Amino acid sequence: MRLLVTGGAGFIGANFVHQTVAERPDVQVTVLDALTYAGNRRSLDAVADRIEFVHGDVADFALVDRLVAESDAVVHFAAESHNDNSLADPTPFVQTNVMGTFSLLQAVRAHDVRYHHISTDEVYGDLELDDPERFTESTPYNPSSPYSATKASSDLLVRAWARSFGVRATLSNCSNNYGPYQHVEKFIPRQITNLIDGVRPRLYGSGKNVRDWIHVDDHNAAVWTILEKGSLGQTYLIGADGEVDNRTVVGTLLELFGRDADDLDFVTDRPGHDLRYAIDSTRLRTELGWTPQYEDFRSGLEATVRWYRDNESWWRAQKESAEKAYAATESVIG
Ligand code: NAD
Ligand code: TDX
Repeated sequence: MRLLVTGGAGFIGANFVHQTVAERPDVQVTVLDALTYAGNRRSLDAVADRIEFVHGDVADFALVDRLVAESDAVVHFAAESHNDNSLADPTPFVQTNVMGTFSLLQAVRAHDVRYHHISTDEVYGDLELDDPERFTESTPYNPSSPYSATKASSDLLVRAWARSFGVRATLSNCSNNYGPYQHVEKFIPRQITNLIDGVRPRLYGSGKNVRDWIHVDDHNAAVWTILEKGSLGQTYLIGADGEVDNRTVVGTLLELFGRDADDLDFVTDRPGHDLRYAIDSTRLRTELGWTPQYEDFRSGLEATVRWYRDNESWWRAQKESAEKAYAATESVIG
């Protein structure tokens, strides 16, 4: 099988490529990645001689058409992925997330290639802290940020191309991932690398916002399950029952670093900050038989801390510019 992986130099895509090369020797992987600030060639060093790497833009129609024509399937991870950046400048989000998906859809349609679309639970908006309901495949779309609005737009394009043109597509909407190779702008790596540097972790607003954490390897195993067993045209929600509030995540990290429980700063809240995400992944579990392997969040976090301690040369160069971007809008409120 010839598999085109877009965004394979990013966090989830790189982990997906590692998992695929390790577990599926029959799959020939081609990565298409623009190597934006979020992409890192070094994330693929360990598999460099087992894959083909193409440096290019998913919104480049001619390039995408050629690569898709040479593939049996596409998994589309490439995106602008950070909410805070989408508030500062939404332009690349519309370009990459909407136009990039459009370009891939036109190519898979032209060459009748199987397509899997990677998306997020953020397309559903947010939930109240005490809402007994969780997101399901039939929850109405209600995105809050420019990032989630562009992801929602791309999902709708995929659904339309599947229905109107018979494109052989599946979609997945996953909750918050953690694990190795995640950019230091994101919540968990930011706090881990702050703690390594002796800087206090920073919580937006009250710290009460809840995210539904899943280990990146569980997400990627689910993607393979859907590629192999999913029904065409169908959407699957991926989640591992991992709801934790941000304050508790920081509390666990402080404990792992042997620091005081209140050794943290509360900073300016994110505008439009979604309160809570929660996934009901019953369809994926009952229809396709997927179950998560990483059930203990604390030990998953501990392994992630170890990875950032052991791989400082991977993240160090990005830390200063990420913190500089935060400093432009963030101030300590408590
Ligand atoms: P990331 O920002 O770490 O990586 C994105 C990758 O895409 C980078 O390698 C970047 O260079 C590449 N890229 C960006 N624009 C491109 C373009 N125009 N052409 C080609 N490549 C381009 O993102 P991530 O966290 O790994 O997220 C991957 C996907 O998973 C995204 O679609 C995201 O919406 C989705 N997702 C992420 C999470 C999460 O918790 N991180 C959760 C659910 C869904
Ligand atoms: O320094 C911080 N302090 C803080 O309290 C940062 C960077 C974040 N936060 C909060 C905001 C969120 O409530 O932590 C939570 C997680 O923040 P992010 O890592 O920015 O993730 P989120 O906005 O939840 O979006 C993530 O999950 C869904 C990914 O970035 C998206 O790509 C994915 O679609």
